[in-house]
Amino acid sequence: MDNSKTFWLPEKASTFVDTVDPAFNLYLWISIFFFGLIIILITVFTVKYLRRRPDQLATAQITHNLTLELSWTIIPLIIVMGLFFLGMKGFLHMRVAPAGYMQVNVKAQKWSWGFEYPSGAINDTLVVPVNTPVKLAMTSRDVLHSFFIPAFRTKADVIPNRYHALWFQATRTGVFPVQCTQYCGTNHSYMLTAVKVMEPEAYEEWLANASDPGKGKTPAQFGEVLYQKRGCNACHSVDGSKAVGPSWKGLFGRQENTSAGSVMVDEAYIRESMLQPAAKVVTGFQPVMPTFQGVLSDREVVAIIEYIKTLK
Ligand code: HEC
Ligand SMILES: [Cu+2]
Repeated sequence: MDNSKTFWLPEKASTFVDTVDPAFNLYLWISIFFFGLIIILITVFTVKYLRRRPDQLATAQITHNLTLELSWTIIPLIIVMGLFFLGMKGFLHMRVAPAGYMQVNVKAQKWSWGFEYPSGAINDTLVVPVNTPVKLAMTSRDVLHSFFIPAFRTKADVIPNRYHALWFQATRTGVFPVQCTQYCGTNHSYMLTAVKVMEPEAYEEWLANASDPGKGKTPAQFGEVLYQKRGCNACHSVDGSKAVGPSWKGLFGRQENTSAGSVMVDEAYIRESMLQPAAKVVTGFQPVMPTFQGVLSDREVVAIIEYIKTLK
């Protein structure tokens, strides 16, 4: 099978391609056919029935034409019923995950994606084995987002306070882009990640390592991993550049102006900033940081603090 993208559709990498692409192409060509037909008829009739002389009479009034009326009712009915069954076949396939799927929990927040595996692994890209049904249980920590994998031809809204499922089965290995397709605020267009599809052995190996991200690392090194995996990098730089949030460079030990007055940045302040970001809002920034209460474990909080201390 040719998996490359076409003029109309992106590259192909899941079992949904078999139902979505033919339906899309059929709709497309039916639309192009009728568009052409209508334009041609408009042109032909305009020329043919043009009033050429002032004394030219209108044709006799035609009240109805049974053959014509039946055909413009029955032919479209057959076409739309055909499209309906074609669409329904694909839709049902997409709604129900086959037995034996593997589950990954997805947490969306402004403006990053987090993936959590039953083994405890967390990651900022979705890693899955090839030819295996994967079900995503998705929820949002703030506003409505939408999880879209163009190469898999699937997408679903990600809604706060409830779980929305989506499943797929990747048909080949590779890295495929994921986008948020619900406008969710300023950095919506940067809310990108990827699905990385691996051979099962490579996936098992990845999972074993990812399940214990702190293994063999000092707290500061673990903190650096978390900075990325927990999505802090979406809003905080470590090189001094200003982003949605203040940079972490030189943060530890400095005097910070906040909504609760001037404070000295120590362990307690950083911890509070993660768990209750609204308690002291840094002057010059919007209070948009989500709380990480219940997300970061104590060990992770300590690791991030140790990492921030190293950013002089
Ligand atoms: C949506 C963007 C966003 C994300 C994601 C985010 N933050 Fe923030 N953060 C902010 C903003 C904005 C501020 C400044 C306003 C405030 O204090 O609430 C801030 C402030 C902070 C501060 C205080 C900084 C200072 O200069 O005093 C710390 C510490 C912090 N964040 C840690 C984190 C950690 C750790 C993570 C990841 C686990 C994280 N943030 C994720 C937006 C974000
Ligand atoms: Cu979004």
